[in-house]
Amino acid sequence: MKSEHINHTFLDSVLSGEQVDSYYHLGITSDDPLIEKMLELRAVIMGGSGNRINEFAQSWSAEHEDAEIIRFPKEDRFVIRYTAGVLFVSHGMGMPSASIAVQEIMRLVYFIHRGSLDRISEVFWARVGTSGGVGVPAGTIVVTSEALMPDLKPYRVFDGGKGTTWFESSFPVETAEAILKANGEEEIPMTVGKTVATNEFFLEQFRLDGAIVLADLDRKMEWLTWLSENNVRNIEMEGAMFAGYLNYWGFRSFAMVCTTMLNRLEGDQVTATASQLQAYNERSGTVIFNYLRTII
Ligand code: R2B
Ligand code: URA
Repeated sequence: MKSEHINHTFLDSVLSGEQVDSYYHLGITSDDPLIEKMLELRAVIMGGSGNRINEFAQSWSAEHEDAEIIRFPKEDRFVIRYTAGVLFVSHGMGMPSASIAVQEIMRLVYFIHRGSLDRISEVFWARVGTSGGVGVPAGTIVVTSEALMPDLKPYRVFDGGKGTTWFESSFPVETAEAILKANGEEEIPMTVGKTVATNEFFLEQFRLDGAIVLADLDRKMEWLTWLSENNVRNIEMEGAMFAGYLNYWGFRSFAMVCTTMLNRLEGDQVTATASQLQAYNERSGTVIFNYLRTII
């Protein structure tokens, strides 16, 4: 871990009991008795939708002798469940929402593991999600190698200290390879490639079907072709921040596994039927569960 990047001033004062941390958007505090039930935490699995998180937790619990499912009490921002060593967390849509979930969960992980960098670094993180494919058929699973913003530059924020802070965009190669290996028996189309994460579903993804449109067909195809030539395989809305914040603390093992709902080279609208979309969605869950079973 990169200890110099961890906010020890605040987090260690919580550990020592000088102050109680309020994980405001999660709806718990560091003195909540719930925390004692999560000491075996080994993985954090995130996804956009609360329903999906609930289903994940139920399946994981069923595989582990119906292990107790701990429900976080507040559900109006994020849905959070803990069961059998895994924290399942919804993050909403987009980096502004997901960054809140990621930061508060990082604080919680630090607290649960009493600031032990060895134990914290062993926690595996994944985002399991949906995306638009770039030159791959709908239903393909993309395991991200690197997540960039729409200008193919890494995630950055305007911060109070130095102006703009840039974050690292890469995902650990070994983890991506291990995910492919764990799914060798599955007949699921899978590829490893770069992902673009945008701050807007319509404009920053160069869609022509929004209420507001800024690009035209030539500009859209020029952008999508540029992405494709640079080995981008899908577009979504959280990955660049996710990689950036986990790299910043120096987590060793994390991944993003997204299913593609359409091929953006062929259009903008998601037109697959509800049952097709459900089948595509299930694939990313299958892929991450197959990997989780190899590590937990
Ligand atoms: C993928 O799908 C959502 C938008 O439809 C967004 O959260 C994402 O990254
Ligand atoms: N999610 C996105 O962000 N973009 C798509 O095209 C599909 C899902």
